[in-house]
Amino acid sequence: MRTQVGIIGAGPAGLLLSHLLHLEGIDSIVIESRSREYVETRLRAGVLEQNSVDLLNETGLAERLNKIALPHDGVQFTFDGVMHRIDMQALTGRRVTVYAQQELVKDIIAVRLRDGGKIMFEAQATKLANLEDGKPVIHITHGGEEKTITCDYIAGCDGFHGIARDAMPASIAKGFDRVYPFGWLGMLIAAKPPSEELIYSHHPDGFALFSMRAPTVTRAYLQVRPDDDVKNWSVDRIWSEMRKRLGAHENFHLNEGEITQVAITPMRSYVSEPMRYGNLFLAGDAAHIVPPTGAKGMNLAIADVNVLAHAFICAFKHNRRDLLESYSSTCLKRVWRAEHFSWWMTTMLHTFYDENPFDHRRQIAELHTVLGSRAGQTLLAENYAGLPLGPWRP
Ligand code: RFL
Ligand code: PHB
Repeated sequence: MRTQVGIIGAGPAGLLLSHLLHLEGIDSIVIESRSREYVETRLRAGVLEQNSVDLLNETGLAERLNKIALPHDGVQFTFDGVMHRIDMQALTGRRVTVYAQQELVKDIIAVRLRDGGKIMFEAQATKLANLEDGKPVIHITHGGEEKTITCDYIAGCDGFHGIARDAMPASIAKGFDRVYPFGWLGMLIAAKPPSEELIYSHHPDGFALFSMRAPTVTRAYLQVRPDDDVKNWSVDRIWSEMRKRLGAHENFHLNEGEITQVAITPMRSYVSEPMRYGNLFLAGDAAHIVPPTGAKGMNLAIADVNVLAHAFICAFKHNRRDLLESYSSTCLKRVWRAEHFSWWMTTMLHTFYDENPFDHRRQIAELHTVLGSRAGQTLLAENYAGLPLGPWRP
C-alpha cells in the first residue's frame, strides 16, 4: 500500500489529522489496532476548549456537537465548605464545551467514511522503517497478514502506549516525567449532576470532581491511592465519599442513580522531546500526557494536529518544509504551558497523603489567593478555556 501520510491511531489526533488533510486533497491511511466499536465507546475526556470547538465548526465536524454538547460559561471550585464560581465568559470572553471524546471520535469516523477516507480497524502497526532517508514504511499486521504501507510522512498518533515514540533513537528522544502519588476513581452515574457546571472540590480526604455527559448523566471522579483497587469501592462507600467531598451546599445536591462504570486512572505528566525524528511526527498522547485535572489532553491532541496538518499541507502543496522543521518547537511551547497548568491544578487541588499541617494550610491559602482575586481567577480561566490556536490553513 502507498499513501502520502500514514497515520497510526484512530483517536482524536489521528482522525482529525486525516480529515484536515483530506480537506486540502492530501491522502492518508489511518491504522488502528482496536475495533471501530471499541474506539467509539471508550470512555475518556469530556471537556473541549473554545478553540477546539471553533476548529471543529470551521472544518465541518460540529453538526452533532452543536445539537447535543453542553456549553459552559463558568466553572466551580469548593474548599473549606464554600463554593466559588469563576465566570470564564465574563473574564475571558470564552467558554468550554462538555462533549464526550467518544462522541467526537464517532463524528470524525462518520465524516471520514462518508468522504471515502481509509481507516483500517484491527490493524496493528508493528514496526517503522526508513524514518530518516527515503520513503518511510509502516509494517502492520491486519487480518492475520503482514503488510506494509509506504508513505511520504508518518504521523505517530498512537497514544501513550503506542510504538511511534519508541521508534525514535534513544540518543535523540528525551522523556521528562512526573508520576503523582494518587489516581482517580472515575464513575459514570445515571443521575442529574449536582450542578449545570463542573465542580472541582478540594477536601482533606482527597480531591473530587463532579462533571457530566448529559443533563441526566453525571461523570464523577474521586482521588484515591495510586495502588487502590475498584474492588475496595463498594457502592455505599462511593456515595458516602462523594457526599462528604462535595460538602453541604444549599444549591448543590448529589442526586443518586445507578453507577454504570467504575475504573481507576493513574496520574502522570510526561513530555517527549523532540516531537519529530526525520519523517516521523508525534502528535497527542504519543508525545505527551497530562494529569486530567486541567482537562487538557484531548485539546492538546487537537492543537498538535492543527499545526501538523498546516505543515504537511505547506510541504505537499507549496514545497515548503520549514513548518515541518519547526513543528516540534512550535508544539512544545503550548505543550509545556498545558503541562504547567495541569500540574498546577493537580497540586493545588489534590491532598498529598504525606503532607504536613503546613502544606495543608499553604494549599488553602493558595486557593484563596487564586479564587479570591479577579487576577487569580482570570489566570485560571484563560488557561482552562484554552490558549488560541494558530491557523491550520496555509
Ligand atoms: P488516543 O485517544 O489514546 O488514541 C491513540 C490510538 O492509537 C491506537 N494504537 C495503535 N494503533 C495501531 N497500531 C498500534 N501499534 C497502536 N498503538 C496504539 C490506540 O488503540 C488508540 O485508539 O490518543 P490521542 O488521539 O492522542 O488523544 C488523546 C486523548 O485520548 C487524551 O489526551 C484524553 O482522553 C485525556 N483526557 C482528557 N482530555 C481533555 O482534553 N479533557 C478532559 O476532560 C480529559 N479527561 C482524559 C480525561 C483522560 C482520561 N483517561 C482515561 C486517561 C479523563 C480521563 C479519565
Ligand atoms: C470529564 O468530564 O471527564 C472531565 C472533566 C474535567 C476534567 C477531567 C475530566 O478536568
